[in-house]
Amino acid sequence: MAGLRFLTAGESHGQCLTAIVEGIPAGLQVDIEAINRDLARRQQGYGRGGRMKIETDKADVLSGIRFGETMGDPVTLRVVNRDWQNWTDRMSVFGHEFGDKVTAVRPGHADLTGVLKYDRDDARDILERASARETATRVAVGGLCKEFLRACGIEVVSHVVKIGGIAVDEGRIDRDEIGSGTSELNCYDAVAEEAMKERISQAMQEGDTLGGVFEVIVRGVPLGLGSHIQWDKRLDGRLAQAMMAIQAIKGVEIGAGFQCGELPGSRIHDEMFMDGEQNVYRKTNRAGGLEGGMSNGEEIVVRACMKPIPTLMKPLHSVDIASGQPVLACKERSDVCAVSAASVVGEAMAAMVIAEAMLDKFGGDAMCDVLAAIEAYKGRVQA
Ligand code: EPS
Repeated sequence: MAGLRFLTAGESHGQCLTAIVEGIPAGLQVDIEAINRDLARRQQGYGRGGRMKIETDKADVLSGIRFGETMGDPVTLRVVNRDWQNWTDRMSVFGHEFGDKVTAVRPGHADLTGVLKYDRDDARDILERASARETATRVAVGGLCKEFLRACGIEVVSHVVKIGGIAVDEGRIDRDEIGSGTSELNCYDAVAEEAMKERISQAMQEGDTLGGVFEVIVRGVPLGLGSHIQWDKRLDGRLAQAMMAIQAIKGVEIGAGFQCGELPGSRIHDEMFMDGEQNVYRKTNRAGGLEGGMSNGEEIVVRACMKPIPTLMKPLHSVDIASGQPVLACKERSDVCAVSAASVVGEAMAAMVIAEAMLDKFGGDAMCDVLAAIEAYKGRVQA
């Protein structure tokens, strides 16, 4: 049974979103403001729609924490949907059907397959849960995992590296600035960020949407998380699954990623050297901190590619599922670009996977046991 697990519940315009997290050890001091800061970061980003002006996401803790410290119990987190006030009729739990059905299904969205699979005649029954609104709960859960990781000396940060085909220039980025939270788009190449904003404004005027790529970096990970011995214990596989399970993600790379298929081994593998204290070190990190399905002690670097949001203000051709007639897809209020929001969700997903891997390796019921196990292990492997 997994040492750390969580479930989320809730619809985009329902009363609230909820998550239950089980497996965080007792005795962890939780800074709720740090979790709320991440929730606020997820709401930011040039190109977000009108909904973000309505919401002010905050995590309410309904169980599992007492006097600011975990007790080892499941932690229940709730994020209220302020927009629910405007949807009480259309999203009523036991009331009568109200409002128009959504039948002009959107290409690229869960709408059509969802209504067929779940035998619904209103795509709202599908889109409410498929909505990326659900990622607010993941960020709350990820925030709790980050609190655990912070206590273990591990930090998770992210930055946006491409939007709508405009890429950062790595040479212009100060990697220490990543995670500082000083950029609106969570992009640390100011020149590229300006160009990205212009590109987003242009897409907005054209009734279009944009995707992009973000990078998550995990600092301070001890070597040896995950394992080479079985496919489902490989940490790179677990990270890729977690990233791919974020709404709208279509591709994941670790380290040099797809470049590995283009360059010879001599230009891909990270050479090893010995320092004066008999510690092995590398000058490069093209492996992205993962070799043989295990963390190797370097920074873990994962990139994910987000497709453009399927709700277009200048809609694509589609079919009305009620009439069977050709129509233009439905237009709902939406975002033009949410790559910077997705980068914060990426941090949360990575934090969950690394927290789970830490608990697999050093797990205990109490934080003092976990920290003692980490220290003993680090002493042995000199990590
Ligand atoms: C979303 C549509 C928009 C986004 C939403 C995801 O919401 P609404 O339909 O209320 O305008 O703003 O994202 C969020 C609400 C959020 O918190 O990120 C969709 O259809 O996926």
